[in-house]
Amino acid sequence: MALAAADRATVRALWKKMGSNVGVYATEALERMFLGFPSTTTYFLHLDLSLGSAQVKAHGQKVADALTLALEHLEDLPRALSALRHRHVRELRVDPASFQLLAHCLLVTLARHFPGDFSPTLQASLVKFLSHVISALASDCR
Ligand code: HNI
Repeated sequence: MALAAADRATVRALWKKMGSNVGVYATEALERMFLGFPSTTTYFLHLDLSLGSAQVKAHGQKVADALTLALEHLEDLPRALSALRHRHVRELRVDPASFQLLAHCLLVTLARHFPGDFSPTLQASLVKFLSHVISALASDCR
């Protein structure tokens, strides 16, 4: 089911506000995930995961760009994210539960940086957006 127009508008407004810093917030979310949920680090043993690591920052930018791309292709997320889905499900074999952990950490990060904007409505719209992304990215049943 597509994301409702109101949810899209809410998420797009926050994205606009983040401007060129989406990668900064995605990086913080990754750092929170690695520290808060250490089992997620097992996929990244080839990277330097210390706080402030340039490699995590570079990875955060990739995640951010994928989320921005998803926001631009909400009409057809399965197609827009099909290569990334293949990468995560077939090659990297990421546990689907891990995606919820990253989504959680993204929400915490955004709530921290945008406390005045982070209403229950914004949270709900973000949760729906991230759920759409995750179902296009983490499940191989399409
Ligand atoms: Ni994910 C690589 C986007 C969740 C583990 N990931 C990528 C890349 C993008 C990306 C973009 C780079 C493409 C490539 O390597 O071909 N990842 C996303 C997005 C989400 C997500 C948008 C969720 C919203 N990834 C996760 C989660 C895990 C994860 C939850 C594991 C806990 N991702 C990886 C790993 C790589 C990766 C591992 C390869 C990193 C590398 O350096 O090789």
